Amino acid sequence: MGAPSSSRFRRPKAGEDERSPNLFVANCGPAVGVSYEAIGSVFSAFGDVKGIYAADDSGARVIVSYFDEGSAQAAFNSLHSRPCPDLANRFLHIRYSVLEDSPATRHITSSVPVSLVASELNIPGLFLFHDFVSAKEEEELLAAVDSRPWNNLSKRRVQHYGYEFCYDIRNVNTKQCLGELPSFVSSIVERVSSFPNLDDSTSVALDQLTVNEYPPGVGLSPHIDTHSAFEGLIFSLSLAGPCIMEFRRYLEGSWLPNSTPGMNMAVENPDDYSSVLRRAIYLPPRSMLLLSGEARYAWNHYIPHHKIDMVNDTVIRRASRRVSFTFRKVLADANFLNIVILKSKGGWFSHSKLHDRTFNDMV
Ligand SMILES: O=C(O)CCC(=O)C(=O)O
Repeated sequence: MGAPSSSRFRRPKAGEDERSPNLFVANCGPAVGVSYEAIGSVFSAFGDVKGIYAADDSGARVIVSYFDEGSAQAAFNSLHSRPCPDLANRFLHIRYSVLEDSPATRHITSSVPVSLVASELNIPGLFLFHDFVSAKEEEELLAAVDSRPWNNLSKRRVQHYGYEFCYDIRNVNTKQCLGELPSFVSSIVERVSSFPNLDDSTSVALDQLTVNEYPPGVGLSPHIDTHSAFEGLIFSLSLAGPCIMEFRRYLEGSWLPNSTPGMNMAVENPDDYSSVLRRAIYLPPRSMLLLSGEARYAWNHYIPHHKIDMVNDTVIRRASRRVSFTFRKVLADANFLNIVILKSKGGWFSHSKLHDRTFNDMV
């Protein structure tokens, strides 16, 4: 199992969504007296480390790669731009780093069979509701956001309501509320809150909305929504055009540190998908996706950067745009408590009585 070449990692471009499980750490490495073992020990306090790679041949810059973005964010927030007592008090300079999609990755991505219903994916906590809104409601929702200002990221446009999501720190500023969610989504929020069998009604007091507009060929890097920013349920409404969404789960124990002193701890090659479970689902316009429990916390979700998706034997061209409305509940204080509780109960909760169906069957 080889390490990815350092040239595969790059700095996020200006305005690009920075969310990434990879950190570039400067002033850190064997050339400045810091072993990979010591780096592994410090960074694994924030989550499972997938590998540590030399960022270049200086010996003083490394890439620390986690399985999830939340861990990278926690490490960034605690260690960036301050002396690290466990690494000889060296000042660490950290930024996010993006792993480029390779042709091999793209090939593998296209080979995942795509399901039309969530129940086939066997991911607890994942639900898809077809026809959640009518064509008329879809038109009205699109008109509402199109009459408001968009913020341009490098490849897509976004709007935030309730709280601004800051892509650089991968978190919301809970002290700065932008106001209530706009009235044009009231009926959607109400409908979501009336889902049968949601265990905890407080979890659906949704107060943050991100609207994403994707042109054809633009997707979203694999990520798990920041644990410390949002509570357990995430709802995402697809409008205007379809896409496929892929889910990836890294198998436990696939990271085995190399204990040889002075050796690189990198043991996982991101192009080696043998340690990753992968599933994909087709999201048609007007459908609502619900991520909860294991689907929300243990699986990365990812929208491939494709203009054309293969849905089994059918070629589906991305529309001139896809607009998604993602609803979340912001946590008042950054913490990981809810995840610990879910895990300590002996597994991930799931809303087992929910199934794939049209929303009108449910109310
Ligand atoms: O576009 C979507 O459906 C998903 C959006 C998403 O995952 C996000 O904004 O974090």
